[in-house]
Amino acid sequence: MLSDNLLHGDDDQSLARSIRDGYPAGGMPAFGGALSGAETGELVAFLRERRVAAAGGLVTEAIAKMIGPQTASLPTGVVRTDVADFTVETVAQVGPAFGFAFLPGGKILITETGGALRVVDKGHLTPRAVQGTPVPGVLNDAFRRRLMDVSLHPDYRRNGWIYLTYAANVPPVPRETAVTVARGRINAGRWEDNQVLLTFRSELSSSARMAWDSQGYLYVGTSDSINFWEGPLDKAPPQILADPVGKILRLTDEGKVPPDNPFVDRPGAYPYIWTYGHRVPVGLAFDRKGELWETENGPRGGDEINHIRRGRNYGWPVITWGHRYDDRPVPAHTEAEGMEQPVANFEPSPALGGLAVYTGEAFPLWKDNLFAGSLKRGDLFRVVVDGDREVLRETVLHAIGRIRDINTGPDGLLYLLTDSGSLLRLRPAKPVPVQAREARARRTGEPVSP
Ligand SMILES: [Ca+2]
Repeated sequence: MLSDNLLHGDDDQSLARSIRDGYPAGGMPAFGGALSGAETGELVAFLRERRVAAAGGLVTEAIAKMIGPQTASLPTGVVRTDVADFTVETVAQVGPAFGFAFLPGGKILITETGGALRVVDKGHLTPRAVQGTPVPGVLNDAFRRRLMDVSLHPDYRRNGWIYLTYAANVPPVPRETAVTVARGRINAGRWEDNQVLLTFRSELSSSARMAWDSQGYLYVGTSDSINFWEGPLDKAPPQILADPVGKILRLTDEGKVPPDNPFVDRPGAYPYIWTYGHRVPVGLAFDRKGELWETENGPRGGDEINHIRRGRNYGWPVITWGHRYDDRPVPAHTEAEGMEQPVANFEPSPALGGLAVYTGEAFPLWKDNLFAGSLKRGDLFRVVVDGDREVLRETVLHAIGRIRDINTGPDGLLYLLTDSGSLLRLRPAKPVPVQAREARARRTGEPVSP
């Protein structure tokens, strides 16, 4: 069943059905009597993983997500989109990567999932990685990720703190990961003053994205896709406040609990929780008004952009616009009292990746727009929201690789990092004539910037 060319279909439902019912006439027995629905789902996920491994790829996203190409060709000429034309250039190429951050003075830090913290200095990759970073010795087998996100303290210029998230297996529990938030300083190419701030359990290591608010609090996403959960959905870990998985956490820069976190007075609650009911928060970004936005991977459809507000419940797995990865007929509840609706819902699922709010000057008509990457399709989406309503969605790039992280650069250009370690930059092409801009603005309903 590892072939791409199966007689009875190779989507998840068909695979599950083939395993459950078999095709006795063709010599394949039915395993429905021996395997539970969840075990069948697990087997489907396993087949997906093996297919990727057989193709020589990395297993880097939630099991059972169909995996897109690891590498892709970049557009060579000018890319023309609704309100901006640009070229795509490669800034640096490193190994499989997860996150990046800009240092003052032109340097860029990139985390390689294998554990190396790389430095790009004025467009050139420094051959030697930062020495002495606190990456775990135990490799997380399922995702092969050790090092995850990197982020600078908002007051980095004064205090030099750099924050890392990294993951390790928790033996002997398979599929379980501990994610650690640590900080340190880089001095002459070495990681120094390391402090472990917080370690929490997390399902696999596909989240651990960091973002800072204007008060200097740090937010970290934790995931739980509950592929193997057998109990009632409203008792699943993302809905349970005692459990750190399926949450967005909020901590002080020293790893302490902020006194105004929403559940600090709730007996038994994990006090770092800011919001709950998340599946896989893959991207986190604040806009210039201080509002927090999140990209979240749903199960087979139901990828979301959420507006993150203190103490709210984002529904997973009680409500979702997607489907679980097994053959059980789970009722598709899409809304419920007390649970938040996504601002944007993506169907079919592109497997959303990183998220940024564009804050630069190079693309005036993109200012304050959300940019969400896609893992499976390699697309870059521009999303405009008005309050909590999505008013525009444009695909500005297609099939350029799995877009894991996005940031506005200090030069005002938009930077993308792919899973395969390409750091890319979008640069405006020759300015579009004013008349053409106005015509496009009329078409798209967007204001023309001065
Ligand atoms: Ca949700």
